[in-house]
Amino acid sequence: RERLSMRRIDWPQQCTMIAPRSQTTHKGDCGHILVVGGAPGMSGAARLAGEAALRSGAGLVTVATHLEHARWLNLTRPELMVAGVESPADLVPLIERADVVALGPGLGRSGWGLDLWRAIKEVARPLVVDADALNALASEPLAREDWILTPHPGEAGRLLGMGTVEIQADRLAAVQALQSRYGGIAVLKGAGTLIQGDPSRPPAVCSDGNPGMATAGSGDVLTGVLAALIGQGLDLESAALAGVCLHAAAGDRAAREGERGMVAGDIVAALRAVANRIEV
Ligand code: NPW
Ligand code: AMP
Ligand code: MG
Repeated sequence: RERLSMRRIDWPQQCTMIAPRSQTTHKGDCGHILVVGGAPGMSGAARLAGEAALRSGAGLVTVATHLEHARWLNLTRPELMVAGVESPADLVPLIERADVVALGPGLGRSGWGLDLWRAIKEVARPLVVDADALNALASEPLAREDWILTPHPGEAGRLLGMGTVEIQADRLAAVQALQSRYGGIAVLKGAGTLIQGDPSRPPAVCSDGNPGMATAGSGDVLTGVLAALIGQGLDLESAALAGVCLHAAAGDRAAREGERGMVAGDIVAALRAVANRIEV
């Protein structure tokens, strides 16, 4: 019965949730996104999330990342602001200025990343929680309403104390369990991404996207997309529904040149045309 009531969603249907930009809008209206991530060796993940936020219409994006590479991170993407973060105290002024925080891309599992997770997990800002921040959440469980969690099946398994195979065997049950245990909006990624928000409504499934998206950094791009839509005023559930569809449609546009060999940056590059409904 539950399976029959699942909602099918796609970008042509969901794009109506995003209002056209008004003539008088300014960057302060379009959301200041703070991306927190990028432990040594994984600066690219934080940068991809930041670039994806810009290409999805965010007004301002700051990437808070490890001091080791902070000064290099925006060399070819000067539109990003970058802050080197040594300890949680460095985050305080950055969080104050942000409308939404995207936490996790390349955060790593060391003390540096765990300290940043602990500093952010209860702040009064909507959160998009991904990647290693989900691994931190699995070890320090917490529920809140104003966050979107975006696990892939491996991360979902850690969050629910199961194996990846079990998650994949009943993805619908998994996304519902994630939402009920952790609150907010649960997005279970992978072919046929599932979204469960308010548990009184049926989950949604987006069947767009393609195997070319099974490549390093694809999920980090989704994190930036979701944060950008929240920054532009969508409520969290609408941002999750529309953002998953936008990301998948951008993946499909990128795959026109072939699935094999696609890289996450190709999805970022496709976001703008899709977000503006120029061509889906
Ligand atoms: P298995 O092996 O099948 O049990 P991890 P990560 C499973 C950063 N990155 N269907 C699968 O498990 C991220 O942001 C940095 C089924 C797989 O082995 C993170 O911070 C990049 N199973 C960090 O790296 C680019 C699936 O999960 C395991 C599945 C670690 O993230 C890359 C992998 O999960 C990366 O984004 C599916 N669809 N998807 C950079 N350029 O800086 C995943 N699994 O161990 O959490 O590792 O996802 O690579
Ligand atoms: P991550 O594993 O965190 O990098 O996330 C991968 C992203 O690519 C998620 O948004 C997945 O839904 C998407 N993705 C990966 N493989 C596929 C596939 N075979 N079909 C559709 N989407 C996919
Ligand atoms: Mg990921």
